[in-house]
Amino acid sequence: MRIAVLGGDGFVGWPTTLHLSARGHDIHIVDNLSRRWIDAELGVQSLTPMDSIQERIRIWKEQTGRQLGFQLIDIASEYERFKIWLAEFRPEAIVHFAEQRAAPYSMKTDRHKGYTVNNNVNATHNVLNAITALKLDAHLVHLGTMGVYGYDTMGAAIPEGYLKVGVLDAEGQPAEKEILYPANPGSIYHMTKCLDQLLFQFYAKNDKLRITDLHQGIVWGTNTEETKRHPQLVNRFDYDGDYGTVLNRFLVQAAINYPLTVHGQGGQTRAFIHIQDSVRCIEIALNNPPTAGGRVQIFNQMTESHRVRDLAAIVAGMVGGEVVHLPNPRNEAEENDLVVRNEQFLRLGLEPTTLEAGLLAEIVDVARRFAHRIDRARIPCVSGWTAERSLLLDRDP
Ligand code: NAD
Ligand code: USQ
Repeated sequence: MRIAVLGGDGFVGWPTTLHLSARGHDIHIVDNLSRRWIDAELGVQSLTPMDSIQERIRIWKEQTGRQLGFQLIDIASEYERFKIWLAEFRPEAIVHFAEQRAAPYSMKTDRHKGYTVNNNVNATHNVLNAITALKLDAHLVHLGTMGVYGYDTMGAAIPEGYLKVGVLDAEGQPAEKEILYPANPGSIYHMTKCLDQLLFQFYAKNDKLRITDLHQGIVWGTNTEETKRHPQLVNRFDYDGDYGTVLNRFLVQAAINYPLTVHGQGGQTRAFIHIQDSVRCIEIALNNPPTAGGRVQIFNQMTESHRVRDLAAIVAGMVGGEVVHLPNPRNEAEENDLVVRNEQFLRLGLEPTTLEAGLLAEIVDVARRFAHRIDRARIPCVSGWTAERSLLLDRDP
């Protein structure tokens, strides 16, 4: 397949690009490198040393003989350039990662909120708009989030995107209807993913676009089979207070004897998936497109659910280390249960990587290996969910 990977320079996008290229697909990356600029803004860097995208592509060609394309385009603000490029490349599938993905960054200040909404909503709408205008018969696979559901599931399992509800029909008789699961975002970032869902519903209905939305849990780990092929193909790894996600942060913290930073009582339960499984799921989704004129296909892309304090205990138990309970900078429930249905990917052949199988290797092979690159001052989560905190941050970059 000819596949455009939007956001292919990022944490999930880069290993996905290599995974698909290794399987013989013709891959072109579109990225505006905004994530690298945000590193500069925040004064942080990936734990792993990342080369430029051009250098990464050169090494991949050297290792495999396979060519990757790269276009420097901001898909949110350069609609015409993006459309012209799409008209030339005419992909059969488009994988869309190109959004600002950190909840804490999206809550930092009013500027960061505005940036996240403008970037993410325009990016998604421009993709849909261009596919429609060009009459491209391309399957769009979007990386969404488990966070669109909210995490308060009232004891019920979260279905894959749609909820069956009881209604009364015109005669007042009980009937069943399927609706999109009610959106319940916990940050401006998560809110943009909820807005994306409505854009998908409209374009699937009105323009018969073929769309798969992957509601992904928190991705952990660093490398995949392909990124391990050469040191310069290594994936990025974020550990800072804005972009570092909870399990990867705990791994880094454990590796350098930094107390594991549990927010509040650590009663938040979240869904997780290893990066290797994430790229496999995307491949499975690409191989199983929905039919045109059908509904948006939604998969829950996660393999395990864990409570934050339990994760901290597992990691601390492996290498020793202290766990601290910090005031929670977020506006979220102290405790929640989370049961998620994920039968579709399992049925299509996903064999999940378990925490036990991967955690220790991550600590030894990645976190300890690059420990000299860790800036301890960048570990605390400083972005808060209240305007007061944001104002303070504005004055103190
Ligand atoms: P990332 O920030 O590492 O990668 C996103 C990439 O998109 C970056 O390379 C960035 O430069 C690019 N980008 C952003 N805006 C763009 C624009 N307007 N035009 C062109 N390129 C643009 O993020 P990630 O962790 O790889 O996440 C990828 C997707 O998966 C995101 O949409 C995110 O919401 C979703 N997701 C991630 C996780 C996770 O734990 N990392 C979990 C669930 C869902
Ligand atoms: N947390 C801690 N200590 C830390 C960091 C986080 O206790 O040091 C807690 C948070 O308070 C939160 C939970 O861990 O309760 C998860 O936080 P996170 O930063 O790992 O994940 P989140 O902000 O939800 O965002 C990440 C990705 C996002 C993706 C989402 C999937 O950055 O792109 O959409 O995971 S999900 O969480 O399933 O919605």
